[in-house]
Amino acid sequence: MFFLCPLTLGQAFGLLSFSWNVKGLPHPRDTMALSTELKKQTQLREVAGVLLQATSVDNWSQIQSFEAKSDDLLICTYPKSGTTWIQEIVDMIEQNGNVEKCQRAIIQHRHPFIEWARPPQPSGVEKAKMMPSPRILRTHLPTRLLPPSFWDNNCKFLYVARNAKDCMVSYYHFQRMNQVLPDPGTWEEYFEAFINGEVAWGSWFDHVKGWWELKDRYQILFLFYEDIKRDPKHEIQKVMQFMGKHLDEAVLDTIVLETSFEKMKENPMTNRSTVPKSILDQSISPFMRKGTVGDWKNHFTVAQNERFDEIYRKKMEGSSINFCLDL
Ligand SMILES: *[C@@H]1O[C@H](CO)[C@@H](O)[C@H](O)[C@H]1NC(C)=O
Ligand SMILES: CC(=O)N[C@H]1CO[C@H](CO)[C@@H](O)[C@@H]1O
Repeated sequence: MFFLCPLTLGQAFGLLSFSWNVKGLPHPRDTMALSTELKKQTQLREVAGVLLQATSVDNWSQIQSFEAKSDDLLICTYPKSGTTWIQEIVDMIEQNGNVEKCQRAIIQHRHPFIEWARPPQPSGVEKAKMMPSPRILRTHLPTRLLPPSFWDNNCKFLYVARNAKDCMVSYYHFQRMNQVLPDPGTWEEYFEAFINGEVAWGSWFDHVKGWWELKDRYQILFLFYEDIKRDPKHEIQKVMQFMGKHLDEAVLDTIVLETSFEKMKENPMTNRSTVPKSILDQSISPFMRKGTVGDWKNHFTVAQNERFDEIYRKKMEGSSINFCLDL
């Protein structure tokens, strides 16, 4: 049996609050159930060639029949591409730069995660249904697995892409510390798995290409992690315009400051400090690890780099997308 454990922090949730831990936290006494449940949760299963968490696949029909509304804004990312960062930016804009309002709940609970399913907690779909419009939602799904109603309703999509090399490094460290994702193995093993798309949410290449190809056909604001890093104010302004908001310079400056890596790392509403160690073990690697561009150079060997560049050329052939690998 599992119990719904309220969070120890951020109890004073506002309008959009959900008082369940997103990662599925069983009662501490129930350790047998915990290990069984964790084992189940580390399983990945395929949907149309894309690995997803088994619990999401169990609820796939519910996810696919999700009813989007025309005023939904969907934040879309491949994992480890600045999801929490863009969520905080969007929320700061939505709250007109009001820091207290952004403290109303941990970031995982502010924007329902469409494909999230962790019975007995409410699923992402259920949370979205409870949310008043206009809704801001999020997903890691590639275009071809997105619930069709998002396209049918011509929703707004905010996509953030991060260069594949830094993304791979970040995902590797994330899988080391994330106890509900499979063990990444050695860096060499992970390098192969990532290239082959044998990771949760599938191939980075397919994901990024898929969203890039649709960006002129739908209302997609396509941003790059590296651009936000280089000139946050400029990119935040783009997001603001896309959201149809008008904020003055001083508010924008506040948002730039509050969404810096240094601030977010020390912000308990964004740094995952409320997630138990049995789910995210931050003693292995912090959730907010480095937040830089170019850390791949500290991980890729010369041979791996050459091999990767060659594979990248093949897989991204014909795509006009261009990434910055160094600032
Ligand atoms: C998260 O933020 C809190 C409050 O600033 C801080 O005490 C804690 O060390 C941070 N946690 C991590 C894992 O960085
Ligand atoms: C609505 C729906 O599909 N719910 C299912 C989600 O998955 C669990 C098993 O993990 C089922 O018990 C639910 O019926």
